[in-house]
Amino acid sequence: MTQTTDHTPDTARQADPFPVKGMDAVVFAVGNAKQAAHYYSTAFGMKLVAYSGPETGSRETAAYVLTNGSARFVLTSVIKPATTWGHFLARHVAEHGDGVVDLAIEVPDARAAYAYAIEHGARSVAEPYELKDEHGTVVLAAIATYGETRHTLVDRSGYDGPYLPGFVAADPIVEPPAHRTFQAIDHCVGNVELGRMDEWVGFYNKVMGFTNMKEFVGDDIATEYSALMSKVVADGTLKVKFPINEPAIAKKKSQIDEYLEFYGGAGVQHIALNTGDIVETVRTMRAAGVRFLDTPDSYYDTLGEWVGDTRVPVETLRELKILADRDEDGYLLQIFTKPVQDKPTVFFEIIERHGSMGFGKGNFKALFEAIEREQEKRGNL
Ligand code: TYF
Ligand code: FE
Repeated sequence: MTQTTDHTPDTARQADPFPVKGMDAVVFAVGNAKQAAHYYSTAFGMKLVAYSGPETGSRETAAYVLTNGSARFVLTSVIKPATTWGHFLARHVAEHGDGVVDLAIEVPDARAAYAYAIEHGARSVAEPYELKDEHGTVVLAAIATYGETRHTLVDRSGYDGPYLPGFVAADPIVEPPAHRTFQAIDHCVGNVELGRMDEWVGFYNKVMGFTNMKEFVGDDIATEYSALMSKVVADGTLKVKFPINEPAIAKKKSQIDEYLEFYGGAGVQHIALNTGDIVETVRTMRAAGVRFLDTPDSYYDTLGEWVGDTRVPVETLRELKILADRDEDGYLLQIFTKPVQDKPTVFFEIIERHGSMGFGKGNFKALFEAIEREQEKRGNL
């Protein structure tokens, strides 16, 4: 009998109950996808790569697919509702304004992922189905998460087309900027109703086998200034990270309550995007008209004392209002846009990581004060 040695690391042998490849796409339902595609091209530096609409045989909806590295956004609008999906999108935009309908996750096996999720208590939105065209086959299934948001589980290993069967390749709307603004989705944050954060954290633990990351904002900070509580769940490889916020009772009206009131319930609050050069990205996006949250000079007066040296001189961080944070693993640089629609709902974060796997806990005070100044301007504090 031949003796063999198994070199598989322990972590790999303990089969991941819910393997994921990464975020597949963030799907937005918007009032005017044609114009939104223009904004994400010219202001965010993304590239239109695929399209579906009346010209391609889709008479009910138009969808524009934009990418930047591995980050993919799909912007969908209703032209004339005919099916359940069209009616859902029309009502979604009417009730929530522009927002995220789907945080789609790429998985190696959509049927297996769906079966695991349903077995562990997920609510089904779509049983596994296949889409096919000349580029191959994609297997999809969908489960419900907070609010009216869903997770479509996508296996695209049998497909080599521009997005999904039915979509055609499209040319960029404008030439992308010389500097690549970002190249991946870092995390996607949900706001849920008061007292329901732990329930949704438990949902991701049970249904997807996601585990809790160490960073959280608890009662202590909440009552002092943040007016929110936050915990982060992630898959075993940290490719998919979902922080969940709930409002907390504090001195001032919570920014999470403001979101819930204007969005009309729970939903996606912000999408964080990874960049390798936040300085060039912020310069590029500011020049294209993107508005970022302001940070007072006093933040930079003391920043060096606790963050130490970063790749970017403090004076450049001050000029561009970029935040910095450090933990035992390294540091990160981050900045937040103002809301990108008239409702004070969805916004974006640009993040450059150097070792740190955190979310900028050291910045929560400065950040939440900046958000509160905006809330005050809107009359919602
Ligand atoms: O994703 C995070 O946790 C950080 C911090 O309303 C944060 O980006 C948390 C809550 C919030 C804005 C930012
Ligand atoms: Fe974030």
